Amino acid sequence: MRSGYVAVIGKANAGKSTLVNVLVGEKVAIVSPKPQTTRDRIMGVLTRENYQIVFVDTPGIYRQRNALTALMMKTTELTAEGVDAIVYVHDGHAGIKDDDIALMKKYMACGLPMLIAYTKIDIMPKEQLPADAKKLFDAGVTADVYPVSARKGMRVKQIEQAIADMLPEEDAIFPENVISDRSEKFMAAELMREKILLKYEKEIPHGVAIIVNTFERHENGTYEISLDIVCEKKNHKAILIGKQGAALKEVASFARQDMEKLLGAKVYLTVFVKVREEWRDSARLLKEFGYDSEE
Ligand SMILES: Nc1nc2c(ncn2[C@@H]2O[C@H](COP(=O)(O)OP(=O)(O)OP(=O)(O)O)[C@@H](O)[C@H]2O)c(=O)[nH]1
Ligand SMILES: [Mg+2]
Repeated sequence: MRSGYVAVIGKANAGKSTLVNVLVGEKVAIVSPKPQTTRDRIMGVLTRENYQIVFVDTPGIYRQRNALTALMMKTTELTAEGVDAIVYVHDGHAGIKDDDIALMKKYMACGLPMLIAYTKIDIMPKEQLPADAKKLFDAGVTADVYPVSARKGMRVKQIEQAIADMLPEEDAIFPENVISDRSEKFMAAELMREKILLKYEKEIPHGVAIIVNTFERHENGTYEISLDIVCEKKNHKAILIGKQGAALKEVASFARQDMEKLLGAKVYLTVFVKVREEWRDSARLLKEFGYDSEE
């Protein structure tokens, strides 16, 4: 049996979490069209008869601007050091720039088996792939390039096999029923954050943290979940809540529906919005909100 940890690394918004979800076959990480969606390292486990791949989804590489993003970048760097192989995810649709080549070479230099997932092929012209593959090779990127569309499920089997082939001969790391290392409580908070990323513009979603205060399963099987949406400014709070609470009601309702899917039960969700000025630059609040690269 082959098994091991695979870091999934790439620029912000490249499509890493979408690829991990489709390979694992379950939603283990939230996805949005905005960069910096993933903030933590999240494991997704794929177990087959002959191999077990433990994907470690990471925060996307992004220019650092505050203590939170600095912590996120550190998480990604630490992850690359502790794995058996690397899947470098490249958004094929975005073209190949010098910094893409530099990043690919940087991770190739880790000395681990590495392949490039060239994703989003469903929204790009067919002739671009061979041209880009040549460009990468000519620039000294010798890692194999696997075209894939995570969204449309194209060529997913091929990349799965190639990833499995990079792993060492080892026993499975996790029991076969394990899909993620994250709790239902963590996922509930992430689903709330995903709906906020999808609904609000600009800085608002990036300045939001979700704190779950109550996560209880009642005897009749229903769940009671109460959480705070923490934002950075009073005017953000007003926008989050909306006219007569309409905006908040809408996002909370979308989040609740996804939580019910996740938990397979009815959820009673209560949401409050709070302001903590500049929490993304406060070491104390980052820790309090659960952002810690050393876990
Ligand atoms: N067309 C197309 N869109 C995709 C594909 N994969 C991902 N996307 C979209 O790309 C956007 C970013 O996807 P994510 O999976 O959140 O990207 P990420 O790399 O995890 O982003 P961060 O966590 O912010 O670093 C979302 O809008 C996805 O729906 C794909 O194969 N095809
Ligand atoms: Mg992500």
